[in-house]
Amino acid sequence: MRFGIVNQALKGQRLCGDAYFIKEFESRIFIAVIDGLGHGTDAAAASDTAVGYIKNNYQKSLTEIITGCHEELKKTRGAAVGMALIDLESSTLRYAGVGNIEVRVKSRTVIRPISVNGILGYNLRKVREEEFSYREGDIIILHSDGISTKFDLNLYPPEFLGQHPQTIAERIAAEFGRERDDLTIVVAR
Ligand SMILES: [Mn+2]
Repeated sequence: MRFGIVNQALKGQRLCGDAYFIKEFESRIFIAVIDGLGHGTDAAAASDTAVGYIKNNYQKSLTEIITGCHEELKKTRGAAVGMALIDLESSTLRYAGVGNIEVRVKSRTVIRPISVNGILGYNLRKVREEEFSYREGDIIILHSDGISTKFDLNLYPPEFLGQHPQTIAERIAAEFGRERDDLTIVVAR
C-alpha cells in the first residue's frame, strides 16, 4: 500500500498533540491516528504514550489495543484514538476508534466505520470493533478533528482520487484544515 501523511502542529506550537503510527506486517497494514486532548506539551505527552503502547501491541486485536491504551493513558490527560487494520489476504478492513477520529473509505460499496464517544484514559464505555470487506485500490483515510467535518471524499472527482496518496492528503489538509487545532490525516491505498 501507499501512504500520504500530513501531521502538523497548531500554529505557534512547537509540539504536535496529534500522532500517527503505521505498520505493515505479514499480509496486514495497521494504521492509527491519535489526538491528545487539547494541544501543546500535555497533548503531545498523551499521544506519545499512546504511540508507545501501540508500537508494542499492534499485533493484538483492535479491542485489546483500545483497552490497553485506555489503561496506559490514565496517567495522561487522555486522547482520541482511531485504528484500522487492513488484511490483504482475507480482504478485510477492521476499525475501532474512540473519540474524534474520523474514518472515510472510498470503495465500490458504502463503508462507514465509526468511532464511539469517549476519551481513552478518561472515559471508555464500550469498544466497538467493526469488520468490512476491503478491495485492492480502496482508499482509507483516518484524520483528527484538525480536518473540518465539512470534508467529504465525494466532493472530489475520481481522477483526483487516483493520484498518489500524499497528493490527496496535502490537498485535503489545505482545503479542509482548521486553523485552531493540530492536524493529522493519513491516506492509504
Ligand atoms: Mn484535535
